[in-house]
Amino acid sequence: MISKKMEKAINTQMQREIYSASLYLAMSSYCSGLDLNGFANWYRIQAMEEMTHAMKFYDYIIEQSGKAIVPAVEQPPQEFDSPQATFEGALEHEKKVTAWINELVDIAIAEKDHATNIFLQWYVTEQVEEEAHANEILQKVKRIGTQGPGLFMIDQQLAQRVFTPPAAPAE
Ligand code: OFO
Repeated sequence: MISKKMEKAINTQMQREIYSASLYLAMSSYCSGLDLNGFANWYRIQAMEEMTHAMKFYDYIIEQSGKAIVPAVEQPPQEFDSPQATFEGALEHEKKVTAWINELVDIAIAEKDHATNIFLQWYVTEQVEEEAHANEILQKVKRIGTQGPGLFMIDQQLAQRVFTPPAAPAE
């Protein structure tokens, strides 16, 4: 069992993860509109990953005999200034998510909720990767530029990304 406070905080984070999925799907759609199919692929897979983040929270609440609240999701922006701007936005968004995950850990620690603290460590590690990936691509886009061959090269690279569902926890 988890406390009502912890349950509410995890439900809020589940909602934010679903928003993350919507935001990245909107970025994917924007990139498709620019015929940047590799960029679009990268964001589409990112959106799918975000839904797995949300579902992990959902499953955890249920497993802990709580009530998972399925949220209405705020509409994300549909237009962006440039492909570079999408990665600037993605990095800023991931930094916010990291701060929210850290707040959840703070609540778990304050409540001496060791199980939730351990559960949250997956997200703590994941956020290091999430920020690193967004930043790596942003730096490449900035360095190579977003015109002609440079843009084509990055687009080709981002087209390689495939969706890998997170490993199921050991029984
Ligand atoms: Fe992008 O890590 Fe979840 O939100």
